[in-house]
Formats: sequence, structure tokens, C-alpha cells
Amino acid sequence: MKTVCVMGLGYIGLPTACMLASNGYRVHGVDVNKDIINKLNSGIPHIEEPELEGLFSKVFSKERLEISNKVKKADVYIISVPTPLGNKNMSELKYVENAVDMIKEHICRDNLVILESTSPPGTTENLVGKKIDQYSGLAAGEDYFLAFCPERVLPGRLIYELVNNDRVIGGINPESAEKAMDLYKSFSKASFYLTDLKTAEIVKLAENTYRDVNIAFSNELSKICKNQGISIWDVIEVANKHPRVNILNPGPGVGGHCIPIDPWFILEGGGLKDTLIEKSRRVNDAMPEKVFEAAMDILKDIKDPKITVLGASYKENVDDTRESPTGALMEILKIKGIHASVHDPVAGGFKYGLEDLETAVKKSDLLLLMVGHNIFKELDFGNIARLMNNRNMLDTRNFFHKKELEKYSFKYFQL
Ligand code: SAJ
Repeated sequence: MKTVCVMGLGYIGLPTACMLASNGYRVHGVDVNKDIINKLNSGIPHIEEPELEGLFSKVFSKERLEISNKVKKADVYIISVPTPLGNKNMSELKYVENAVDMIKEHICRDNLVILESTSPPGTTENLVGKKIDQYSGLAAGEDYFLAFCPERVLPGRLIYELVNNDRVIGGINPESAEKAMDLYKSFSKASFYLTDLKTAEIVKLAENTYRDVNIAFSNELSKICKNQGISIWDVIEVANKHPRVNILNPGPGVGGHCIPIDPWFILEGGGLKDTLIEKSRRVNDAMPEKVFEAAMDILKDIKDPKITVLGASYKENVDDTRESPTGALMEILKIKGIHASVHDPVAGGFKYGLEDLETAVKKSDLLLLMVGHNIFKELDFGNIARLMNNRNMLDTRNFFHKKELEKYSFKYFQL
């Protein structure tokens, strides 16, 4: 049976390891985080995702997937470690380098090495391939296969999208891309687009940069609509009726570990100055400040106001709070000395603390919706209204209905 070593057991690595283990491969999952390893070896995934727990326990109990912090010799090595932003908005690739250092002594003829981590163009060939070649004396593309295959899954739909989303695969040569495609076809029903390494690296970055620029357009259009005294939501609804228009939603900022980061990767080494891409990043990063200004305008006549923030995750119905706009907002509120409590029953922990609903709304002067978790549709505004000092609602996601809130004598505002 072919063996696969998956380096990095996060949102992508763990589901990928499970899919391969349940489709004919023996998989060795490697992570450097002891808590993750202990939790997984106790039989419980550390990530909240539909279907993941069932899939993991199936392959783990059948010993098709084993977990440790040590690399084991394998036929295939997949690197799916974080690639965060470092200083001066440059990529931080030390986790990729560490993973390559861990596997390079094991690489032998006919192995397949795949980088899945979103990375600046040139990373697969120069950081992964070259390091392995220098150490092993083998040549990427001739003695072993080297490919890049980024994920396109949406948190909350990981398993479904791993199986059904088309994917791009770059190879240092066509044979490498084909070898990687054969591997993913063991569980994927989708189509694969084979190309060279750099094209595949830039395709991934282009997808997310396209989204960031379009969200920035939507946030800017929202300000124009506000200045014109009309609803951005009406404008988007009708404009999107055009067969070739798809304006995205304005919001309180752009979070997560991809969309705010990938545009910087595409600019890295791109040799351009004063770009639309960078300006879009600045527009989106400035949104939490806009939320703060809107909240202060609502609270301007209230001494020592308290704000109840609904939602800590970076987006609806996920537990991930990485790069969350709420984090940026809390930083501003802390600097300005404004008292705020955060309530989020979905988020898996938050550095500014999370309160139960009653504690968070007690004596509050403003409900500030930052994340449209489905569970917030069930809020009992009658009870909440009784607990608050002033009944104000600032809805940054067009999530609630103004008339519904006004029934409980809320003043309803949007960004
Ligand atoms: N957001 C808006 N308005 C929108 C859409 C999103 O303000 O109309 C905000 C969200 O609230 C969130 C941020 O942008 O804070 C990012 O949300 P997202 O749903 O755009 O991004 P991710 O990071 O959950 O998933 C994206 C997806 N990429 C694209 O849709 C092009 C996913 O397919 C990728 O696999 C993922 O990035 C990734 O890991 O690269």
C-alpha cells in the first residue's frame, strides 16, 4: 500500500490526511504542536468541521492514519503548513523551510513531494525543490516528482469542497503534475487543471486577491451610498441582477488566514508600486476603524458607554478567530478606553475574552453585530432589551431586520 506523509495537521492537512487514509493510502500525519498531536491521538480532531470527526475516527481506529511529530519514510510527502505574513507584509516561510528540513533526508527516487501551502511565486521550486536537491543529490523532476497543489476549500464546507472543488496542480514537469493528480483523484470527483509551478502558485493568489479587491470595492461603494443617503444593500441586490455583475458584500473588515494575506504574496517580487491591490488591502484594513467611528457616533451622548460585540470569528459560522475584524476593533476600543464585552458561542476562544450573552448585554448601550452566525438569528431581543441601558443596534452585515428590532424599541443602524 502506498504511504503518504502529511506535514502540518491544520484546517487543510488534517482533512487531506483523512481523505487519503480512507481512500487506499496509509498516512502518517506530522505536526510540531504537541497539543494537536495529543488531542488527535486521543481520537478527537482539534478542528470543528462537519463530517471531519466521523472521518477521522474511522481512519484513526483502523490505523490507516497515525499521528506523531516525527517524519516517517513514505512514497508521497505533502507539506500543508501555515504561511503567515511576516515583517513589512512579506511572507513568513519558516514553517515550510522547517518541514523541508524534516523530510529532505527521507526523500528518495520516485518520491512525490507536494507543497499545498499558499506561497509566493517561485517558492515550490526555489525553497522546496532546491533544498531537497542540494541535500539529497537528487534532481527534482528527474529523480523525484515535485508539485504544487493549493486548496480552495471554504471553512465550514471543508470535506464537501475537498471532494467536489476543481483544483489547479503545478508540476516542475508535466509528469510531476500528473502524479499529483493521480493522488488527489483517489478522493476527488472534480476536474484538475495541470500547469507549471509558478502559474499554479499565482492562480491561488489571484483567486484570493480578486476577492479582496472586490470586497474593497464593495466597502468603498458602501461609503458612497452612505454619503448619498441610500442603502448599499439595495444597490448590490439590483446591480447583481446584471448577468455579468457580482458585487460582494461590504462588512466590518476582511479576516481569516488567507484573504488578508495572499494579496501581499502576489505583490512580493511583483515589482509594482502604488497598486490597486495594496490600496484595496488598506481599504479593507481600515474598516474596523470605520466601525469604531460609527459606534462612537451612535454613543456620542452617553457617558462611559458599554458596547456588546456579537461575533469574534473572522466570518459567519466558523470557529476561527485568526485575523478577525473583531480583534482589530477590540484593539481600537482598548486604546480608546471604551468598555466592550464580546459574545460568540461559535468561536473557539478569543484573545479579548468571550462572555455569555446575559453578561455581555447587561447594562450595555450598543449591540454591535460583527459576524452573522446563524445562531444569532435566535436571539431573544425582548430579554436583551430588558438588560440593556440603551437599545441601540449597529448591524455591520445587514443581518437583522430593522422593523424586527424596532418592535423592541431598538434604534437600528447600519455601517
Ligand atoms: N467577506 C466580506 N464580504 C464578502 C465576503 C467575505 O467582507 O462578500 C469577509 C469575510 O467576512 C471574512 C473575509 O472576507 O472576514 C474572508 O472571507 P472569505 O469567505 O472570502 O474567505 P475564506 O478565507 O473563508 O475562504 C477563501 C476562499 N477563497 C475564495 O473564495 C476565492 C476559499 O475558497 C479559499 O480556499 C480560502 O480563502 C483559502 O484558504 O485560501
